Amino acid sequence: MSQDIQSILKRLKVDADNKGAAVGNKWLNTSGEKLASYSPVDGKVIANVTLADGKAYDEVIAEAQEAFKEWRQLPAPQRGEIVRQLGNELREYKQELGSLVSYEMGKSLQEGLGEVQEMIDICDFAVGLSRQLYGLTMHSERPSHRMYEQWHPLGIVGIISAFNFPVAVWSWNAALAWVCGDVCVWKPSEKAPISAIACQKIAERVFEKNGIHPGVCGLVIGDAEIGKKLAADTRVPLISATGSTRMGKKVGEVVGARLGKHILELGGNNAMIISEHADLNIVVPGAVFGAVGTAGQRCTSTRRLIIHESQYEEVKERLVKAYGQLRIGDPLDENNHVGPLIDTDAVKMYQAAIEKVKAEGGKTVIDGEVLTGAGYESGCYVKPAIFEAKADYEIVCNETFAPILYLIKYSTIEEAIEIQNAVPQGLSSAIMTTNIRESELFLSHAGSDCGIANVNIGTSGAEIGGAFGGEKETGGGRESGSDAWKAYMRRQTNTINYSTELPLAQGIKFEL
Ligand code: UN1
Repeated sequence: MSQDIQSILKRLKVDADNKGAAVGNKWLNTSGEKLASYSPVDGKVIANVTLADGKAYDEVIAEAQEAFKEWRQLPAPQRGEIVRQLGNELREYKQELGSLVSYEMGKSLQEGLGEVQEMIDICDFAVGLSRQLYGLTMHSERPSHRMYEQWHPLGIVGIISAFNFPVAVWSWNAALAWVCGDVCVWKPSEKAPISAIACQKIAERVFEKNGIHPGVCGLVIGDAEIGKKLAADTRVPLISATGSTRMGKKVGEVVGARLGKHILELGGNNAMIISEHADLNIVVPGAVFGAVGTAGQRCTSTRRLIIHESQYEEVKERLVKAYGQLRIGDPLDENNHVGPLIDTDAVKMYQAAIEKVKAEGGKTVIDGEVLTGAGYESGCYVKPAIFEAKADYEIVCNETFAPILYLIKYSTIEEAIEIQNAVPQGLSSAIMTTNIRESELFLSHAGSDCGIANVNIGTSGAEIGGAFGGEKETGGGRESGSDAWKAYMRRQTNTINYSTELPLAQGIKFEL
């Protein structure tokens, strides 16, 4: 890969040493720590970044404020046209960007390419949306009055993204924010900064070509201090943060203290209920992909299987067989199913979770192991593991970002739903059943309490067209499709009087 990666970086216009702050195509001087991005695939350095300092951060924000004054004046469909061009540019660089994402983050090449596809798709979605930022009209209670609502842009949107979807999450936010008339400042994960630099290089050309103020598209790669600054900054009306619940609680507190708006998309602890009426031929691939895909590092990864007692042994047996066929190794090699974890810290968390489930009484079905030897030199490759567990184990109620799957037995559908809901997180959920009563119950108000509830498909791999996010400790925010755009705008209610009288609302008389 090291040879290839050089030509990929060159085509993406990423240097060996990069600055960690940009305003469009203007890269700012930064004096922060020098960060090397290591690939979990082979442990090699991809490129370096000099992190943003407070001064560079302030410059990005100041430029964004200026840019907003111009950008909001551009009609929304014209903003959509620029996002359309961005989608085309992403099509042009899909192969390179997808490969870089795969190499820097460790997901399979197919998933890296799939992630860039999600970026292209959200651009297309946003283009259509740019002509559909609809508000309602209301009937006024007063004669010769008209009431309607308008959606106006907010200003600067601060986007904090995680390592596991290092490029798509930015685009879900930015493409919508831009057509809505907002400007964006992106703080990507320090664990995948080179993919972010590549995105900035792609986007900056589009803005430049169209003569758009560069401040529309800002980037700050910095440490937790910069993150705190962004969350606390009253010049940034909306913070959209994706990542761990621990991070989200901190961001939510800081943004909440200044009564700013936030979209939080945090941890998941996603379960699949496998009913006595399930079609096991689709259960097994759905469960295995959900649990081991992206090495269990999606917020939608399947962590718990809640299995009907009548199917339990059969499902367990089939899982063991399927896991036996998994090929773990270089994610850029399309023969492999499972790549590495993001770094050795993640490996330690995987090991700690395995120790914990055993200590709590969990029974090993497939034990975990950190792989060593040829091809595993980075120290980030682990074996996907399965444990039989009780629903209320502390570790089972926690999200571990690794391929660890817990099997839990149930006897009634009500019990299964109760188990599914009895965790602090509420992102994604699934039921595998051919019984309509069960699936409707699962989807009803008395069913899954998650933001995403699926029937006969797994918990991961949501499409961009729906609103993405979840409840409880997942943070409550929604990104991407449906009417998630409304969170990027402010609603204004307008009442217009076209009569010669001044009637007051509620029939109040006020005579002078
Ligand atoms: C995430 O893990 O942060 O549903 C997002 C999915 C992807 C998005 C995951 N489309 O798995």
